[in-house]
Amino acid sequence: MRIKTQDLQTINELHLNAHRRAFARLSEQLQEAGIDPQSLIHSLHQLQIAIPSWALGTGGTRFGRFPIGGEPRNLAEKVEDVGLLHALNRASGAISLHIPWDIPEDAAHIQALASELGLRFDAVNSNTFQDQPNQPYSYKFGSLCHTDAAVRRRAIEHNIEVIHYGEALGSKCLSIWLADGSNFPGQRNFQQAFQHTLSSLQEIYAALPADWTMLIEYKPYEPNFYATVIQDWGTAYLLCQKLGKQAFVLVDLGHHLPNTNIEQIVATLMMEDMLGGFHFNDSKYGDDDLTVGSIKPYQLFLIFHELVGGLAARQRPVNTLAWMIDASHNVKDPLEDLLQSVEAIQLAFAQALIVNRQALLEAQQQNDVAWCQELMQQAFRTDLRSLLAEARLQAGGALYPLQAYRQLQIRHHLIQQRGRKAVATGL
Ligand SMILES: [Mn+2]
Repeated sequence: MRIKTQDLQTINELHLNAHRRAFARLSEQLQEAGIDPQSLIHSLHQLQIAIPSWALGTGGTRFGRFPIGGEPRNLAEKVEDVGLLHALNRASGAISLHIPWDIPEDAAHIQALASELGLRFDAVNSNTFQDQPNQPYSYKFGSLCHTDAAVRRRAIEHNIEVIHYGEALGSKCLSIWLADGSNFPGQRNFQQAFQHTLSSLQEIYAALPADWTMLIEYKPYEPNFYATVIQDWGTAYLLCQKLGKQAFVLVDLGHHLPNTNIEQIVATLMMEDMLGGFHFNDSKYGDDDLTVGSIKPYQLFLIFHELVGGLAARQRPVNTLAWMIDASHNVKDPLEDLLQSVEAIQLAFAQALIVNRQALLEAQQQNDVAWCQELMQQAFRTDLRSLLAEARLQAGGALYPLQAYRQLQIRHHLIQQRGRKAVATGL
């Protein structure tokens, strides 16, 4: 299904006057603080969040899965769903594929469909954390780190195949997350596991086209509960350093132990120009896959504060990082969940843009602790939702995407079109 511009305009009309009043009040407030609302809108338009192909269906837990109906049955329908999101929020102009869940059988057709919907292909993701049907080898005891060279060989070849799929779609980035590790003390030799992983990654790196980047993701635990080969940002950083200039660290918010200071990790990686991408989600305990900003919105703002500062210091445009959502929740309509996630990311980004950095620098220099906090929270507590709505309006999207999604009865139409039992591939 496609959203008709006329339908969107009709829905926007209902809220237009109230929006204009709210935005006028906010604009005045921002201008008094010396901030140009239009330049914020320009920055918001630059920030496009890639939607992962595995988040378009209802996620499952190890206990069960409760599909919502109308889920995309193939890659073309997944691209169409991302197109629906982008039509509503004008901020989801990219899709991140997971191989082998979403192998493009007809790359030219998929690429044409995506560009018709204003989408590009962001990072492609390999999968060596589960066995595929009829696979003559097993990743049960690891992939790139495996003790058996033949298993490592297959995992390397799989990653190189993923690069080729990505090339056919115009992607420029390979993202690697490994489930490799051990469940019990003594099960694996740490140094051997690291060395195997490094040499496997070196072979994949050698197959990387010159204009591509490789992103190395880390995670402290799960599915292995004693040790993960790439357990933290330091290990990912070490691997990237050994690999070369095209390798960067990817930070997934859910891949940290509780209360880790993620914004500080981001600051250090930005300082070293080693941050390549982001996986957004939210969590209370671990890798919970919850909607971005639903649990810890202040942390998200603090992370964006470092990202915005780091990008500005290096004069890098916002679109030079791979911004992706990595979540797959199991009780909401996945499309509604994604609309909320993108909005939370944009909000944190906009809040970070209005921090009075000059005043903060001076307060930090003078060790004026109370004023430092005041400046941060002043930005965080400014309600910028009407700015986001205005940015969407100017880009031809919906003032309020979630409401528009419901008013247009999109899920109902998708169920009619694809059936109640259609279940997307993924976790
Ligand atoms: Mn991730």
